[in-house]
Amino acid sequence: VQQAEWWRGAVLYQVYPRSFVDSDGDGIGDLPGLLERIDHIAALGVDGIWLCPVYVSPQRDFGYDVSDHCAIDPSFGSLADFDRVLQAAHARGLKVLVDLVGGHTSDQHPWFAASRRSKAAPTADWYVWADPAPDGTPPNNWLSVFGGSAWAWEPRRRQYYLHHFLPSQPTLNLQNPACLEALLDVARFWLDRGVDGFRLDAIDFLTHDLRLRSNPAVPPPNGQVPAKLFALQRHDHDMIQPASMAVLRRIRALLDEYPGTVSLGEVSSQDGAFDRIAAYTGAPDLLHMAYTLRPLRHGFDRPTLQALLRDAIATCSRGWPCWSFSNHDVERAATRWAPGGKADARFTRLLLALLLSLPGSACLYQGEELGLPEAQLREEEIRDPFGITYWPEFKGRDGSRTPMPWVRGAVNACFTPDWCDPWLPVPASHRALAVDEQEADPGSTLRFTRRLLALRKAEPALRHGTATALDLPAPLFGFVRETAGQRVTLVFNLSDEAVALPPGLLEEMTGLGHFGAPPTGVLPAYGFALLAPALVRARE
Ligand code: TEU
Repeated sequence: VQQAEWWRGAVLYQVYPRSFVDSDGDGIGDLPGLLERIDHIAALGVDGIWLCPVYVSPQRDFGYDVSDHCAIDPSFGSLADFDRVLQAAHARGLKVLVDLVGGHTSDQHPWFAASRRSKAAPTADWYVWADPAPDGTPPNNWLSVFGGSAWAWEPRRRQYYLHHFLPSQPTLNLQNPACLEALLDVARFWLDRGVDGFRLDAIDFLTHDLRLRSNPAVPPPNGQVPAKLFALQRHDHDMIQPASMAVLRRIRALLDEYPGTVSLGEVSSQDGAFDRIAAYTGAPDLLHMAYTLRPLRHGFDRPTLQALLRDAIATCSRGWPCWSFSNHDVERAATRWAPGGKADARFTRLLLALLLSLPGSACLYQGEELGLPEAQLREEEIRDPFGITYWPEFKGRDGSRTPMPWVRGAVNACFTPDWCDPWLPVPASHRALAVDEQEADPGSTLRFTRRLLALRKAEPALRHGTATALDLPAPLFGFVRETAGQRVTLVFNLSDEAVALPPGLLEEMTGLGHFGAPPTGVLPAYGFALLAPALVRARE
């Protein structure tokens, strides 16, 4: 694999900067804080960082509502701080991908401020404006991901504007050439600063039907929360439009001017998500890789895993997937998928072993290396507007966004100085899993994650080998990764009881180094075995 293809099989550590480290005591994590702890990331052995938005923003959606794309929000620091983070990352061999939120801006962005003021403004058509229906209601039935109509009224233009997310996140009209050029200029700004690429936000929403046709009728409300209706509706016209491909091709063409830079698209969990990953990444003039929230929405059982592996194998042959089990939008996997919804260290490690051995690239979300469970917050602690509006049906996304616990005994676990209040509380359940505690314990999940990442580095088959399903009796699940004569075998015990390994595998174990399984050939509850030549080499 050439240097330029570093992203194939790479692992990116997702930093949600607001909750990483707060250096100045305003309760909000920042870039100098990230710099202080960057060695934690480097020591993991990942290939790079995906940094969530740090641009100027009113923070209604915590940075996904950008009001100035080319400056850093003061709560996060300055451009000089950003440059220092970039330099420190590069000095440690870490790539840095930043978020490119191309589908919408904040309503505080000067482009929108002008656009909403007058139909004669230079940016008048940079957003999606439409006249009301004859009865004054919105132009069609499109819904916002966060609930309710996707249209908001602007009295000055006497028109509605489209917002797929919050009303304070007006949708950009990327089918307007000048608007697309402006977005490309933003991308150029960060590429010139030296970033290694972009995570592209919500690419299923980049363009829409220009005729603004309604989606097929939504089932009647019968007590459904509006946010649920979005999930129930078909999205024939507001999402996943062919026109988005032209936008992505322009972004790719720009990236190709900066060798070694990459794109990671975020694909929604609508049906067909893996086919879309293949479509978005299946040609050299499109994206490099994409991840989907789809597997995040399902339970964790053998049939689901078998289907996931099939999807992974098929997607790798047509494009390039990146795996993400946890992120800032969903309940942490350690809780979401745990048997009975109760996080269990053995199960959490099985998840990590799976995440880091599926064919493709992978994202590791901050705290996942510690095995953090989802934080259980009280209503008054919720800050996510989605959670505030729809509590208790939806509790919002804050349970996966609480501060990183660095030091068990410190008042705020050293996320923020003792004397100040963090923007979200440090959950009591996270203290025992704090970084200092796990550093000191050779048997910890953190140390386990490092060993696993070291193995992935040492074992070419795990990074870019093919994958083949193994036909194993329940409750076992497994597959083989293979490249240039090197073979890695993975077997997972999905049950809470010990299971003996089939004889064939036992023979393999005697010839190979193993990771995870005890030498007895029995996999303990939620145990796994990873049989790899690199483990033999390490021992020699
Ligand atoms: O998420 C896009 C996405 O599809 C989300 O709607 C997700 O389904 C949602 O959070 C439901 O829980 C991206 C960002 O990751 C997210 O944080 C932003 O809020 C969103 O875009 C809008 O920019």
